[in-house]
Amino acid sequence: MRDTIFASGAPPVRFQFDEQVAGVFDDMIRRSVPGYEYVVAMCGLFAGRLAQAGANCYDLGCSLGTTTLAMRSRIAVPDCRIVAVDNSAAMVERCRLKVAADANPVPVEVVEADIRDIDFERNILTVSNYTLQFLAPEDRMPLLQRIWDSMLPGAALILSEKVTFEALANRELFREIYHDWKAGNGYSRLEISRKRDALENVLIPDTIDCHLRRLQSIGYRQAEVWFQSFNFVSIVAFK
Ligand code: GEK
Repeated sequence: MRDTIFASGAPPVRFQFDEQVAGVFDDMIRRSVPGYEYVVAMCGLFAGRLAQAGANCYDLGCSLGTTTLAMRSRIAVPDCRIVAVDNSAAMVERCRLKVAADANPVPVEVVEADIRDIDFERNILTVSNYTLQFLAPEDRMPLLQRIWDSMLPGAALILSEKVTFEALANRELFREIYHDWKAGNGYSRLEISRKRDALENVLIPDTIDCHLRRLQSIGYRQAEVWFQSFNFVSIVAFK
């Protein structure tokens, strides 16, 4: 289904992960997040390397389960479980169908919950692809601390986010190039600006420096940006 949510009529004033968004989400995220498919595929490779028998991998803000299925396709050890979490009922319902339709035997539990409320245990890999950005800024550090507390030695966190920049010139240039990229993907300038307005105060980006310093202050090691396309990055950090 093609995403035309912001194309005509009275578009949503405040962006929400509701039935309408879940119905077009595959198309929306591929045309809205540069490098999405690459980052998801690489999360599969991280999972393949890090998975351990008896451990858990987490997919925070799993949406339709695309990252979960990429991780699942690469896990080759027995008894390594993926816990996929999202607080949108519309996403979770579709995610469960996709997971059930995938024949891979790696166990996956799809949980409808707020990622701030779940218990992490025997955590070998946490992937948060474009989700932390939707939490209130003051809730980000406590969640990352709880993830850290649950991580097994050698465990990793992959944190993919939209980011902002201290330097105004870069912030504006990168945003404009990002909007040009979206226009090239078939979104009109009106759709792009309406969606931007709807995401105001819903998606609150941090700078790369803020992410790295927060992770380091908790104790995460070797925090590195391993992917970047203008204002979209993915960071990996280890225990
Ligand atoms: C993918 N990772 O395709 N608790 C649980 N879920 C949440 C919360 C929360 N507090 N806040 C937001 N979400 C996915 C893409 S989309 C990114 C992630 C985007 C969920 C929300 O319901 C949505 O499904 C997801 O986080 C963010 O690899 O749309 O830009």
